[in-house]
Amino acid sequence: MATVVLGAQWGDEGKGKLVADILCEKAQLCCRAQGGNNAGIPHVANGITYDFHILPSGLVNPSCQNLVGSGCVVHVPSFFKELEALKEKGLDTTGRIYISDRAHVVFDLHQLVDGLEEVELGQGFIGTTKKGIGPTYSTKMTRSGVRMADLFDQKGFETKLRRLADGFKKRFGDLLQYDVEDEIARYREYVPKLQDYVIDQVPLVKSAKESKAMILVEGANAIMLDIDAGSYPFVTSSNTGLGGVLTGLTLGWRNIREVIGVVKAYTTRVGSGPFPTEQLNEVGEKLQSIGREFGVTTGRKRRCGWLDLVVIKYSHECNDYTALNLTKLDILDEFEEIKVATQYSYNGEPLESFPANLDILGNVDITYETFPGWQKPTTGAKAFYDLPLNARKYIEFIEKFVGVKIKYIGTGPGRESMIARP
Ligand code: 2SA
Ligand code: GDP
Ligand code: MG
Repeated sequence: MATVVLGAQWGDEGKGKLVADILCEKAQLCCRAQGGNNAGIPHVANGITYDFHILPSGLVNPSCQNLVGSGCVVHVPSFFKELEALKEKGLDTTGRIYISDRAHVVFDLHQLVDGLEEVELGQGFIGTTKKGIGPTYSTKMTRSGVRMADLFDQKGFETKLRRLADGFKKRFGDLLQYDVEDEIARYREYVPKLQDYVIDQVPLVKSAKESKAMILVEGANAIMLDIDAGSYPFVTSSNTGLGGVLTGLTLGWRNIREVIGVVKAYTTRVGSGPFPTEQLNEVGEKLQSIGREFGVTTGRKRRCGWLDLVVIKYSHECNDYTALNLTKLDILDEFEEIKVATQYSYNGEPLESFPANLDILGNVDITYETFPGWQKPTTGAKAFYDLPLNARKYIEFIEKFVGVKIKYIGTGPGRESMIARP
């Protein structure tokens, strides 16, 4: 049976910790279903920091197999680089990592186009990670992309890549500084090495299902960055919610037992786009510095603000969580006062849900509930009742408001700093 872990906000909720430290111990197969190396999932084990981008965090468990599923997009040089970095840190990944033959290839061409499209957008730029994610999903949708399986038909693949390059050359002219023959030559070296990794995911997932193995699905990015549900166009280009799990793996809905939404105790966002509870003031700066909110892939400072329960409720409507993991509660330890958004209104009228229209979203009035801080450390609490009373009240309010149990509470970066509630 599968447990699915999904980001419930704009990403970087701390999904990696739940996956790698807690759930992975019992998992036999850990899968990514969508996204590429735009994700940044750091993990600390035995004093060593590992940065996962395209690779599933399940690699930290030596007995766990790992799959980059068919809904993902893979930049092959970055895949090998990430594997090499893990190896250098002493993590043996041999025979434990596979890529679906249906996953699409992110070429350097796509990465260059990502940058050019951002320039084209002028002030309306998305703030992408420039990892080629959007252009690769675009060529997937226009049916001109190259899948991992296609790489093994050398002539066919070369023709497809040349055709793609021609198309982009027509669009961008000399702005596109790219030599298709150079990239093709590099792939002549990668392709033989890929033989060990590229598989048909169907038998692998099927055998895990049949042997009743614990399957873990690690969501990347988060629901508010979902191409359909998110704050479009300021989103990534995949389905980052439960929908993407069903289309990006051959898991089947019957095998999903748990869908855990990961919610940071406040909100962050990298890149452009609406962020109603953003605090462009001392509060935001304090959250950013205490929370060490920097992009793991790009190093960008993350925008910070109060927890937004309008977002979390909407997120729950999209993903139907069976439980929540509240993370980084400890970052709020020093705050005198903590706010939580509970309602948006527009022109004096309360809105029923998170609006699609960005003009409305940019002009909503927000109702906040204010809580007194606890001003005591939460790190080290072993059980819910070890937490300060005001922290418990904060947690219980969120739980009641969203209507989903907070099963895990993160109180520090360490493995031991996670309260699991029965
Ligand atoms: P893209 O590159 O096309 O997916 O960017 C589109 C939008 O999606 C956002 N995005 C992210 N937001 C949060 N975390 C992400 N991963 C990295 C991290 C980000 C980083 O873990 O910190 O290092 O900057 C991630 N990936 C994509 C992105 O900011 C755009 O708003
Ligand atoms: P992800 O992409 O969802 O994994 O999130 P990030 O990219 O922001 O990584 C999460 C970071 O927060 C990692 O460095 C974790 O070690 C750290 N972290 C996770 N949970 C907690 C927590 O409860 N408290 C603190 N202080 N740090 C945490
Ligand atoms: Mg991240």
